[in-house]
Amino acid sequence: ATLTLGIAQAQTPDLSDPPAIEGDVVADHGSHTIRMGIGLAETSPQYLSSQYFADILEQRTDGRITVNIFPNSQLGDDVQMMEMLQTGTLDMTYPSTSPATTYVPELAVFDLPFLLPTREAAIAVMQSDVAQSMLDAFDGSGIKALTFSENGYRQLSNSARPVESPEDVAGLDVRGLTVRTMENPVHLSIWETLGANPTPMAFGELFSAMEQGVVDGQENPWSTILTSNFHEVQDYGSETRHVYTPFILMMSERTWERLDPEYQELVQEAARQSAEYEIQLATEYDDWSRDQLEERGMQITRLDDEQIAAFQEAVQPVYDEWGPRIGEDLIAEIQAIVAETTND
Ligand code: TK8
Repeated sequence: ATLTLGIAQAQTPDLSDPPAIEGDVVADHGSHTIRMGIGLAETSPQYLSSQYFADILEQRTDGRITVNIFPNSQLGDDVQMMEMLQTGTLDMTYPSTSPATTYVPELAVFDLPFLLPTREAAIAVMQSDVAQSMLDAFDGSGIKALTFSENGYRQLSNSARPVESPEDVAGLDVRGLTVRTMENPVHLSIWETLGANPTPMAFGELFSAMEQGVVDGQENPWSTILTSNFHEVQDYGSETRHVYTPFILMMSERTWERLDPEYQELVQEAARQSAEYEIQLATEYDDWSRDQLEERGMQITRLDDEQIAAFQEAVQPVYDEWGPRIGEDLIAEIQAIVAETTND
């Protein structure tokens, strides 16, 4: 037997309990078992809020709707699971917006670096009419997009060296970092612009790619870095906050169409409630996860405003390249929502 020494480490921060489930049991419209595949681990806000989504449906249908959640990309990655929704071989999934831009190109606005400076601004954007129209734009694709929630501010981690400037990413006398990106061209452009060697890859393959040295690093919110145990293979973290990516909770249109309208309404309501809870959990996780990673031996570099500005300036070409393609009007609309939150 292995003798474990040291202090037991908490698996999660002090998390808010899910809000009490309110509302009557709806009429009997038959029984449904829903399979949901997600990318992240059982300790993640994504999983915990999905569990809450399942609880709401189960309670309000007196157990007629059950949702079974399959975590850790065990059913596939974001791209594959969206395709499974289209063919009807999977009922639900919870991808990042970035790989979903193949369905709704406007979602790429979320991939623009340093667009959403605060969580408050990000939430206002996700709750806006323009964001709702992006969800509606999935209609007819085989995917019913139910709600946005938070993946979060993305931070760089790597196994090669501390990073506090774009020059550290590019490497002056050494080679640029090999950074895994999501399967999304704007992210590719960000890391190319910074002088890295970006490699798009499915999230489920990332841990072993880092373990085997296929890539030096990756970028994800602190909570994902922690709950996916990336600190076991990544010595350095930098608080870059370069992109805020949402998640989208989605259902196969085939599954959606099999549900009675009253069940559909309930699913939509449960999705919104669980998204609100997810954002709360993600918020509670964020700084706590960074501190936990530090305690577990990751060397974390905090960047001051000037250092962040250096990154922001370095990625300006990404706006020049992608602004016209994503749509300057759309970007301006998002920036106006952001400005409203910072003014009051
Ligand atoms: C989880 C993914 C993931 C995302 C990524 O399925 O791929 O880096 O941030 O967390 O959506």
